[in-house]
Amino acid sequence: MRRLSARLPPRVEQFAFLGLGGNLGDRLSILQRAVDLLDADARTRVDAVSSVYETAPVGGPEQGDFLNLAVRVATRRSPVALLALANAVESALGRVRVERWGPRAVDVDILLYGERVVRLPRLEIPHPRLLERAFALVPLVEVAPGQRLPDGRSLPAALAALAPIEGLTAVGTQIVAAAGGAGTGRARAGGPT
Ligand code: GSY
Repeated sequence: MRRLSARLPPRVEQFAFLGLGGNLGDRLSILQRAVDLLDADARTRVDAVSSVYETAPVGGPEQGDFLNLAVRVATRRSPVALLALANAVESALGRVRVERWGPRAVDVDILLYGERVVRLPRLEIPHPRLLERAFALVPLVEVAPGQRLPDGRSLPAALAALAPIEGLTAVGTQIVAAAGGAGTGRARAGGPT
């Protein structure tokens, strides 16, 4: 089987799935700005945004609750170039890597890139902790209901294996991409729902 380079741009647009979360500052506005910055990239379009969930922190020191969501992007970036975009969005929104599991303004993780497997020192896809994290898996299933994991399992089946789901509540407000991506709602953060 021919191995695809994680560094070469794809010939055609690919669907990738990102998990976003933060627990510092105005969490909702920061998530909205992160989605807008991803969508502003010339090679990437945010075309679905999940509900926003308030989630209890997993791991790390005692810290405040997170807001989490997932997006589906159509991208011409390779996995490695998509990671560079995710890191640039984190930096633009003030993420400073101080403590590994500590509080942060925003984290942008690549959860899936189609059904690709990437194993590089600084990038693993699927995200290595995806199947243990309800805060990532629950929003992901919303924007990727038919998506399969590289091993062929469906995401709803992976979610069922995680049950019971605790420490996660849907927030009423919806975030959308500037281009009007096909999220589950249409209102901007803080706007009418
Ligand atoms: O990698 C995600 C950062 N993170 C989170 C998060 O986004 N949400 C929750 N609930 N807990 C977390 N722990 C870490 S690390």
